[in-house]
Amino acid sequence: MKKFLILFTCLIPFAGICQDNLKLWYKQPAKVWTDALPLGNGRLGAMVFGRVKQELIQLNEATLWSGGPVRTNVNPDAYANLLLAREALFKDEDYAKAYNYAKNMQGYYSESYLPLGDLTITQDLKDTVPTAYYRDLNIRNAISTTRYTINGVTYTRQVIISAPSQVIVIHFTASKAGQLNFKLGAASLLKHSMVMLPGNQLAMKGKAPAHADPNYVDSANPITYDVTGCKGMRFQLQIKAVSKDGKISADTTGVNVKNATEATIFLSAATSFNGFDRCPVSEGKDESKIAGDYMKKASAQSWPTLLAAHYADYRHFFNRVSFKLATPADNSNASLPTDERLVAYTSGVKDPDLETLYFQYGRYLLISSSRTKGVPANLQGIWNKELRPPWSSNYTTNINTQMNYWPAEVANLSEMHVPLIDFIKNVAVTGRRTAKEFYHAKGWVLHHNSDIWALTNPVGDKGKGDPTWANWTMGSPWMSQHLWWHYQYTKDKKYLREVAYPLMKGAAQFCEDWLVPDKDGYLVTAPSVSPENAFFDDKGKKASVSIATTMDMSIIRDLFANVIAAANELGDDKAFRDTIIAKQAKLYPFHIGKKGNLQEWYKDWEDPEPHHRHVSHLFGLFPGNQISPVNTPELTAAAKKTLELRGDEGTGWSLAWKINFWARLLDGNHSYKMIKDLLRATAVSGTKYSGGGGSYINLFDAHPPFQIDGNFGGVSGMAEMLLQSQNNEINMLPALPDAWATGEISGLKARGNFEVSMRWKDMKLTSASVLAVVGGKCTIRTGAPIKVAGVTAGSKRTANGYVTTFNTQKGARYKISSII
Ligand code: FUC
Repeated sequence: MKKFLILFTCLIPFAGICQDNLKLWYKQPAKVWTDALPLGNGRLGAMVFGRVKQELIQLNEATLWSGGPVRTNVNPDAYANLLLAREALFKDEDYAKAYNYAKNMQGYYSESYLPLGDLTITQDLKDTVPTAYYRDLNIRNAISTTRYTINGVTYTRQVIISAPSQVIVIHFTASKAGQLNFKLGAASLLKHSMVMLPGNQLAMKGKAPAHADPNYVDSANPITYDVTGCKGMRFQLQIKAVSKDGKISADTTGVNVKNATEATIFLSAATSFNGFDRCPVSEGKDESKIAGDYMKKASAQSWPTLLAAHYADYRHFFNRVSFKLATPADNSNASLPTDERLVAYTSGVKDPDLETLYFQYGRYLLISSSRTKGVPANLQGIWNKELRPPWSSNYTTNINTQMNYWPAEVANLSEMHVPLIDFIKNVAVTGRRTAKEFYHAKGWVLHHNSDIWALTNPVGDKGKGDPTWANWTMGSPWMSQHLWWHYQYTKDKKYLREVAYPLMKGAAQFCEDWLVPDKDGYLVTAPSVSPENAFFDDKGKKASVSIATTMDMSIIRDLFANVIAAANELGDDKAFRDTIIAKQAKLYPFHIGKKGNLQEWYKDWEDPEPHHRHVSHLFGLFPGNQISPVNTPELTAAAKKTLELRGDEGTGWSLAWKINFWARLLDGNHSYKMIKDLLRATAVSGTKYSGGGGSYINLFDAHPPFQIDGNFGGVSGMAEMLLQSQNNEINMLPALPDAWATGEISGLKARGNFEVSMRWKDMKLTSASVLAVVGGKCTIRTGAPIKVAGVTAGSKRTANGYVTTFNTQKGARYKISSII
């Protein structure tokens, strides 16, 4: 009884944070990078190791990439090869030939996201083995603490990355006066030099490489520098220590602090990046001035002042959502350090608090990695230690970049979606050139890789890439889904008219030109791939480049539906809308294969790898909404069969995608099974493509290696289990698993700009509230009839639960109670 009292007093009046236990904590320092704890303000990132004698804080700056603005017209042969590939596909059904022509259509690889450097704090300690040790990351306040006791002195280091002040701040204290003696040092894998600045400040001045080859490319000279041209931005890191009682000195080897009781360390960094289309050298920003200005302002403030501003800023976003689940009678797992807790959870111990922590951690990671204009979270968010990181730590747009942003709206972090939207504006500029130069097509195209320079060409170094990833062309229509979602959740018509619609229209114009008729008059894509899978053709030969994969057609169908809806919403552009309506009717349709599955390919071909991690042909189930149990039961059954044939195993993002799929199939228990798989402890550091997905002890998603998309896809999947809003209705608790029988969540967002809170007990919704941020019609689907306070409309029984529709007033909150 007491437990439920605690649980339920939280939600009144459905606002404010009540979730506790929002910490990752450990009894020992980080041994490896994925033990360290991530902090970020969306631009600056840090991985805090929590070491004793020599602390290591690995640093990142979101705009620090190799390379410079993209070159144009890099493959003048592309169009001729497109025509040849189409001839091979339509006339000869020769998939091997089409594959080779596709290779001839490639451009250059993307650039890489780079590490800024390492900060070391070397303490002058006689003993190095502490008698007490503790480190944590508190995600309610976005602060990391490391504490240890040596020779009777307790040392405490707290680290924040402030968004208001744009600096990293480390507050270091000793429990006995004058016991702090340490040296700050810095290193970087990039070319750099250390220089002194006035006031005992140290600066690292550096330059990024002109190019870094992807880690999967065998290369004799993978990192190159350009001394005179536009490739290779400048960067600067400034280091300063402030102490009331300590003595500070510095030279180019580091900053020394002697006999202090308390010291505050400031790190400020900036690059000369000045936009995707500007030379970062001659037209670059003054990184020295930017870093210097932030440093000057921040270091004049006290630790409590900096902390208060940081808390206020962070909590403004984080506190919007609270999520609690009833805990088992024996909830002792929740009090274990996070590494032990994860291992116990993996062995089957129940720990619902770990699941809600994981959900909130994903929200924390998005707030921490996605706040830089035009620079969305990349494959590793903003946390990368390597010069040649896995897959260049770039933007991989055949699933990964989009997955990063699946939770942005539903988890009430709409502002964090904006860096992606601004990035889409950039790729629409370069993508227009690529569409014209490569394919003689209108509109804009984006292939499967991009970078801070808004690269849009098919990668592969002109023929070295495998077309099954390099030649995937559906980036612009898929990205457009995010433009539309942002509108659906905000209902901001000005944004729709001025930003989203023109970009969506540009993607639709590309699709119009890219689609060609097949022999039956259907509009199809050719060449076409299903990332990154293959098939056995009619002759039993393994192939991957074909016609009209289900993913291509689903993405285009999604875009066309959204463009039509957007034009209707704006009451504008009728002629264009009508041409899209006409084309929509001719798109190659879904097919159900002989095994009862949703067909992945143009024909019902067999898979060489039936358990492949990509499940691209279910795009229409999620993130699309063309397949749903209510509207398309046959396709839904086929989608379910597909998932059963594919199996549950996968890399991190693949597991996360499957949480979302099963939620859309309304099978909460299967979604929950996938959550458990996503949260299983792993330490695999090498690359694994089949299986191996899970979580490291810092709860970073393991692809393996680390890739952040699974964290974000996991948050999205959990939200989809509790709330769906894709079909003009708010579906409350659509896929509740037995393991989450009793709980509450507040602050999720639904399309239509409704903020939703719900409370449920023994698998049944007991009460809810809907805040109508902008007003308008609201339709709610529930398992049992509901009553909406102050509203006369009753619930109508349907084949799939009850539907209640009522009009809302802008700003009003509607209280809902369950009738049963
Ligand atoms: C695609 C995926 C891989 C990985 C990489 C970043 O190539 O197939 O699994 O996620 O992107």
